[in-house]
Amino acid sequence: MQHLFKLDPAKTLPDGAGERLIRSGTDGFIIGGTDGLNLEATRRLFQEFASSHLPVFIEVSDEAMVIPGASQYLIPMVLNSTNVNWLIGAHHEMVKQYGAFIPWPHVLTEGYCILNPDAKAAQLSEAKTNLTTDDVAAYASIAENMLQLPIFYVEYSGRFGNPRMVQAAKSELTNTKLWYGGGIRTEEQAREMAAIADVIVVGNILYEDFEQALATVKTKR
Ligand code: 1GP
Repeated sequence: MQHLFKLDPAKTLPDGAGERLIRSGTDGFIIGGTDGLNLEATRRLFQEFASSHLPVFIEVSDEAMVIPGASQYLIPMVLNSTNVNWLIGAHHEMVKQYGAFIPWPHVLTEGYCILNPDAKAAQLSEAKTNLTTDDVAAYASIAENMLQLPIFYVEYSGRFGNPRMVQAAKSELTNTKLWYGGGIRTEEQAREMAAIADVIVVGNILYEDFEQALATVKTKR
């Protein structure tokens, strides 16, 4: 898996986009968002893509993302958050309330490192974003060696990131997969990050320039 589109239930895709995305050559979809989320919109979006042969990951960052039947659920832990709620607090509440219903074999935990201070997710999670490459490497090492997470996610949502930061994370990772997302708008940018990260995630551009978004798939190795 090398390329994923991130679909936001709070936003509207152009007509006919679903079919074209399914046939685009991407490896799958993440359904995720930060605000304006509601259960009905999430369910509708999931149903549209669930019938495809591709995996649909639901990123559970809010109760409005808790819908049954997905092939995989992604649970973010914001490793560079300064608010314990985003690291473990909300997770504790969720497991306490819904523990018996959580399909654990279908759950993947993502260790997020959010680096764009203007991203909504950074603000919401009160992430410490002014990090050095050594800081990012240390978070990646924690994900790999201490927490043994399946995914370390370098997140620049809304802005194209610094490849040196992504490389710093990559250098620490063996078993943990490196996902990169943020500001990919061109084929060239997609190629640059795809050369470092295991998986690139393309989001916003889907809602701004759909054809450009499709072009990012061409960079698959
Ligand atoms: C957002 O990492 C993804 O969570 C993708 O970022 O929306 O900026 O492409 P963009």
